[in-house]
Amino acid sequence: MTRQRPIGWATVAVFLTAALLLGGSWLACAEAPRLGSLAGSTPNVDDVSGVDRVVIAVKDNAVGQVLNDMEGAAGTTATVVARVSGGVVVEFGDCVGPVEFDAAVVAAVLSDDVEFAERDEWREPVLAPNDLLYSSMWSLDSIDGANPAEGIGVESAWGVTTGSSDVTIAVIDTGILPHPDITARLSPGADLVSSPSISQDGDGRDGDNTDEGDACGGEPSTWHGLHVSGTIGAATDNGIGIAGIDQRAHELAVRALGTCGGWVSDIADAIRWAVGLPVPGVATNPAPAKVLNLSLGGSGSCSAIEQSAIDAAVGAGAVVVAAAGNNAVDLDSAPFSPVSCNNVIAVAAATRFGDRADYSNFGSIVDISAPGGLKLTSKDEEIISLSNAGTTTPDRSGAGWTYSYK
Ligand SMILES: [Ca+2]
Ligand SMILES: [Ca+2]
Ligand SMILES: [Ca+2]
Repeated sequence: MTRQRPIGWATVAVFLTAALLLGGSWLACAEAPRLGSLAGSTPNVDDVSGVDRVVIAVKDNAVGQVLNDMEGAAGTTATVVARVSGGVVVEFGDCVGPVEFDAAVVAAVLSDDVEFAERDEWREPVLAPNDLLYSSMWSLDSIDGANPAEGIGVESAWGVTTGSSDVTIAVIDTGILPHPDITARLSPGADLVSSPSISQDGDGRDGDNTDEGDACGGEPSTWHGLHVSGTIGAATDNGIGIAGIDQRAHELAVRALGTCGGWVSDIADAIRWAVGLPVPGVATNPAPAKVLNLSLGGSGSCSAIEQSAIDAAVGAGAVVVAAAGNNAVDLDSAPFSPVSCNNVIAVAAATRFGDRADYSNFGSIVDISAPGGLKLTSKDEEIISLSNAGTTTPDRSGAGWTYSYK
């Protein structure tokens, strides 16, 4: 077996989550609210966005005739509900189907007094969270607009979706520690580290995913699982700390790495466990994940046990995301796994300026890049996320709680 080490962050898991959630359905015509029916209520977005409206650039003295023409085409009344610059907004008295709607728009456009007529489209606000350290999170978005290459454009993505509580994202890593910016997001995880020689908790697999540390060779523990979990899903808009990319999904911390790293055999079972498949030594996961993040790896080709587990996870309906690794090598000639396995989305690291990070692996198997920072310069170039000194209570810091750059 090959030992696997955690890797500085690289996760696009949430974008995948977002993509899986797109394509929301329009209301059936009969369900769409009619004129005035929402007054005094507190509707949700589907209620208000389901109304068919036409915005028409029309001369004032032609409005009456245009409405008559539209009513004839739509087979129902057409009423001006708003006056806007250059024209009016019209709603229909009864539910109209797509054929009638289009016919009414055409009827309006046929008038010499109409410049254009079109569906009044729906838009939603792009959210800017209030988390204190958000302005330091260049990895999420261009902070001052001066460098559009930085960040993943998360505010635009949040305009499409902020995630879904129906989705669970598994972070297969060193485990997790308490932190007020994430604890509420977590589903119960598990500890798949089978070897007491690296588990640091005195035994093999168990249901307690506490990160017992991965200190190695005189280097302190990385608490990497907490860092990665925070990047994906730290509580957003809660007034403290950082913002996570996903604001709604559940997170599942699956411990597979201990002292200095972990075994592929444990990682493979962590993959299986995360998606709800039975594995020895721990109870089956009752909350299967749809996205698996593996910011870990080691040199060498994909092993059979890794590939088998990944294929099983994909077969169970999950998406598997793996870091390209930080050895600055061409993966086409120097494989690194699990990113070199089939059926994974391979993520390389980019700098704040959109370039390949000098430490990132590269090659034709890389599917996408994500912010990883440029570690040789300054903290301003690195990724800020959650940290904890390794105790059951996080240390306080000037910003409120402990956060770290990696
Ligand atoms: Ca244990
Ligand atoms: Ca444990
Ligand atoms: Ca926060």
